[in-house]
Amino acid sequence: MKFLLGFVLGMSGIMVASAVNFRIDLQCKDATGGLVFKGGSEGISGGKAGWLKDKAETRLIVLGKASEQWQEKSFQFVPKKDGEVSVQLMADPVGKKRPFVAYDNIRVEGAVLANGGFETYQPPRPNGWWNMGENCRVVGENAPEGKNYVEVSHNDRFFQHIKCKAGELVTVTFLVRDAKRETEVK
Ligand SMILES: [Ca+2]
Repeated sequence: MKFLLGFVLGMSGIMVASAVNFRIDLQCKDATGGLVFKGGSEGISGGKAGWLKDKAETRLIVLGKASEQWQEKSFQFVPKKDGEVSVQLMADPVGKKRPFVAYDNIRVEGAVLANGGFETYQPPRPNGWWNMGENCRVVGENAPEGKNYVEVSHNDRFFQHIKCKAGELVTVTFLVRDAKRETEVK
């Protein structure tokens, strides 16, 4: 019985740990570029893309919790070189599950981002944004800002390229919440 109780408590611990994380990847177009994380709201982390090996610094992975309510979060980074950086709105995968998170009102200081509120939209994507995958979507009601917001996951993303300058701090501020839906990969 003691073993069983320990197992049940262990399972509940795992469930708490698997709360949905938003994820924003920033990828330098220039393979010799680099991005340095400069901190963010409470609980937000920024890490290099280890799988890119000697180009790990060209991709910054920003992670944090997405709660059931809309919350404003922000983070900052500094590019080492002038160049384009893609801003990829995603959610972090959990095993085979691909949870979705919702974003709205993306604001960027230190670079120019278009249509961060997703208010202009020509299906299948908001103006100024590109999509990867077919299950990311624009939702046209109950947005926290304006009329539209977006839902994305690891495999279904919206992304946009911004022009960054070497040494110039870029601040990204946004609204995010758990979208409470998911897909599963085989
Ligand atoms: Ca909006």
